[in-house]
Amino acid sequence: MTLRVAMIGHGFMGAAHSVGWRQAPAVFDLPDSVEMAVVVGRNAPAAAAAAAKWGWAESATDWREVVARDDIDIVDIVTPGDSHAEIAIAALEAGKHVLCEKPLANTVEQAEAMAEAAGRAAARGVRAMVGFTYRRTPAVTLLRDLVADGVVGTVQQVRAAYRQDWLVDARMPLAWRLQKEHAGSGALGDIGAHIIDMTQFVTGLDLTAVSGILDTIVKRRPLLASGSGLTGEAGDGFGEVTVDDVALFTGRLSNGALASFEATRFATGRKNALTIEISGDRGALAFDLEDLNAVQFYDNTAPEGMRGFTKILVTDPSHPYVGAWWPAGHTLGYEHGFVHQAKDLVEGIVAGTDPHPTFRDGLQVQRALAAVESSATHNSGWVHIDPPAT
Ligand code: SOE
Repeated sequence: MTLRVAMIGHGFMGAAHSVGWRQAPAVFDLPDSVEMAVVVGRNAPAAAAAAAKWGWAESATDWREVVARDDIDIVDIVTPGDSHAEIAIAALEAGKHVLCEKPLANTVEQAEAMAEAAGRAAARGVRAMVGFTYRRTPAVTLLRDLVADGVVGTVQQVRAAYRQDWLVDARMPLAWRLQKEHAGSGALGDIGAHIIDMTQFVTGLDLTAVSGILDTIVKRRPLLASGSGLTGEAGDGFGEVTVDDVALFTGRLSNGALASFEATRFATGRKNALTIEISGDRGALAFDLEDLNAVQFYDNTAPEGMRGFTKILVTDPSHPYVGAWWPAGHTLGYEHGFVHQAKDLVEGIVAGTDPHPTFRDGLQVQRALAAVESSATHNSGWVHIDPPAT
């Protein structure tokens, strides 16, 4: 069978997802074939250009028409967060499998409605997945496997940070990521969501409470004249930044362990620096996106005098996803997570199981984001997070 994909949106994430859809069938032996059927954008020439550049068969301007088409099987949503819920719910109700970019939504209410729609759709064999793509960076999947195998023993503490610096320049214009009505939140939802998800994924533990502060360092920015997303030209006039630039928070995990988080777009010199370190009684594991083909392991059970962080290269064919690529030692990059994501979704569709992260996983992250925002806004310290429904 052939699964025909419609991608809604064509910004930075559209480019990354296109690489995923194009490469997954070329690299992995997928149980079904994939057709990049149509890319959707409001601006017809821009959508047509994206289709031609990235290899989509056609382009369209109305997502509703595309979602209703009989010849579409998968709807891939790479739009800003304010349209995720409407598109995802419509697609699931039309019987389409859905891949939705992170964070799942802009509010907990939207995420709940999406998770409920995914639950109803699952009963009809329709799958839904959230694009927390870093889960599928081989080293991150390996971290999860090693923690589950007990390599660090009991998880006692987690440190996670996601640092970027693209807003340090006060002339950077007011793009949608800086507007609450479009993005939901700022650094918190855009990149803090990744480290919340990664912490829960890698440790297998849920965040049960958080306490945080948020800050907006540059409060007014030039209006956007052209472009969108992470790049754009400033025009005349100024507008108010309505989201956070920096989010700092602590968290309590379901086994009682503590976690600390930093999500910032003001880490001068840090372009896309995601780090996580998991400390346990038997050892520690660390990952750094700037060195993404490796994990660091400290074996606390090694003989005294022989202990130290060891760099494990995650480039062996036995490592997650790696065997399908190049011979041992030949490295992978940022885009490979998108290929692995497309592969796992196709396999989940054919197997009839929801690939992780599910919309329920996305909802849990959304609850954590809302709890950080509530703690910061009301200066109220620890805010409890409802556990996932069983
Ligand atoms: C911008 O901060 C961004 O593109 C995020 O939205 C992505 O999720 C992350 O992968 C890279 O940075």
